Amino acid sequence: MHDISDFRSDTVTLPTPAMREAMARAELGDDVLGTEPTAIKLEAMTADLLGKEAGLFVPSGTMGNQIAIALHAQRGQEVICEFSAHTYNNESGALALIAGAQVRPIHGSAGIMEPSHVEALIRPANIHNPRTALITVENTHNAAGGTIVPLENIRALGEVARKHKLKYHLDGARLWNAHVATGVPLKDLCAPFDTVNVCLSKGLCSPVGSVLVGSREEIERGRYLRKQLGGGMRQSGILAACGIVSITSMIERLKDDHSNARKLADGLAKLPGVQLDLATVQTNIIYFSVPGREAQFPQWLERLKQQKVLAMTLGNRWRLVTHNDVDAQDCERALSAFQSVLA
Ligand code: TLP
Repeated sequence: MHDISDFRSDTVTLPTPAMREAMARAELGDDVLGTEPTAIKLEAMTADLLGKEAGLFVPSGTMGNQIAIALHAQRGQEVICEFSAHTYNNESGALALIAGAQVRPIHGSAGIMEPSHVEALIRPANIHNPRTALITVENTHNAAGGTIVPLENIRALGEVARKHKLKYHLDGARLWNAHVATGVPLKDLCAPFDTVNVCLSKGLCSPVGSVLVGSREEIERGRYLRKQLGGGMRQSGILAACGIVSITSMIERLKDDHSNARKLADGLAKLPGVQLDLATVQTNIIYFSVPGREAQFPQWLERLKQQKVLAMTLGNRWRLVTHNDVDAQDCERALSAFQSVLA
């Protein structure tokens, strides 16, 4: 058990001892000058792992997604995504600000968009219409509960994109979780997409960083955009060294996060007044509501904190995320803390 049991997000994970060592030993250069050996190595390794030609190390998932969207959609064009997608709801309006595009959201089921519904939203060529440019998918889908978008759905949406000559981007902040939960190879999960962004700083414990992968041409254009956004990072190898540890040794252990989340969710679902759809607990994220008691949530957050448990409320839902820095005992502590506040 840890001093504080922090379930607010898997972004709170601290770098592992192996990462601190890798940082100390990292060979460094200058990323903007194109001579950062460790960043170059991380980019190539990630691209290879995901089956794409090239990679770009960026400071955050938000920057990776937004560079991809700006590569694919021009000002005034339209992006189709799921209604509660992170790119649309949680990136501070960057899509409108940076790409200058607009969103055509579609309600999915557990984060999964129905291909025929997506196809119906594609705008016909007409002087009055915006041009549809891009479809984005999120896997796992955060706001739907860390749910997995199945391979058949990814492929079917890819067919729609290809048929209508649209670009296709994956927000794969937690693609690793989908991969270990299903056993589907990462390359298969990425193959239909033009670009994929993956995060190193969530379940994989790096302190900072994401990698955007795609074709060589797209990634070179992305590198220019990253510089325009102030994302040229100089001795970024100090961070990329952690990223290499993430992708070489931290993926399989995500299975532990999934089993911890499952056990914790089973316990929480039994508490009085809790509404928790266990079918959505497929990876490391748990959402639940306690209808009618929302006014007490701020007070509950305080009481949980007194019991050394940190959680998050998002609107009228609670969110708990398991990760490398919470173990089975932290989960037991969280369950009994919720038991006591709900009593
Ligand atoms: N998500 C954060 C919050 O912004 C909600 C979290 O704690 O889960 N895509 C997805 C699916 C994400 O969940 C996140 C982060 C991002 C992109 C953005 O990554 P960062 O925070 O590195 O910009």
